[in-house]
Amino acid sequence: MALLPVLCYPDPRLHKVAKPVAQVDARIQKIVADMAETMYDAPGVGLAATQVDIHERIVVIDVSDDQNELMVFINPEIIWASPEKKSWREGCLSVPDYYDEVERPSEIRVKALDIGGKEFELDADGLLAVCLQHELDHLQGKVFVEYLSILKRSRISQKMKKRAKELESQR
Ligand code: GNR
Ligand code: NI
Repeated sequence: MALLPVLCYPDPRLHKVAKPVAQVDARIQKIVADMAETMYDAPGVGLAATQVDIHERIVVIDVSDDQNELMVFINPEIIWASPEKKSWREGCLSVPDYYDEVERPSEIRVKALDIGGKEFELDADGLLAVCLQHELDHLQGKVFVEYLSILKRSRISQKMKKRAKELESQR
């Protein structure tokens, strides 16, 4: 297992569109294991492959209180979204120390492959629904700050660039 470096906004690689996984094999299972380790280490409730510079449709999520219920989604697709929406305060490992409200469908149904390559469907609400939509956006090259105003986004970009420079000078 290995910890993978997480890309930080406004890194242009966060805007790449992930390709579907052709076959769930040992290479994909190794990526999933490394992504889970990286997510738990952060700690975060989810991680999309895009965030670790792997542009394939792979997501790991754990919204359990004890962080012991790993969920794996390969080639995930949203096949239904509720007309009802809900606003949540979101954060992102690629936008450290910034949180803001995003409105999304409150319930969704997702279709994906599991770690064995078997197809499954899942109904999600609450934090799981928010997290799945946030991760599926990453796979499309979209970061949650893109739902915010241009003014907020440019402030976030400035803040992240300043932060990156400070981290650089500490080394
Ligand atoms: O750890 C995370 N927490 C979170 C909180 C509210 C909404 C979405 C998230 S996902 C985030 C981890 C992350 O960046 N995943 O891409
Ligand atoms: Ni994120």
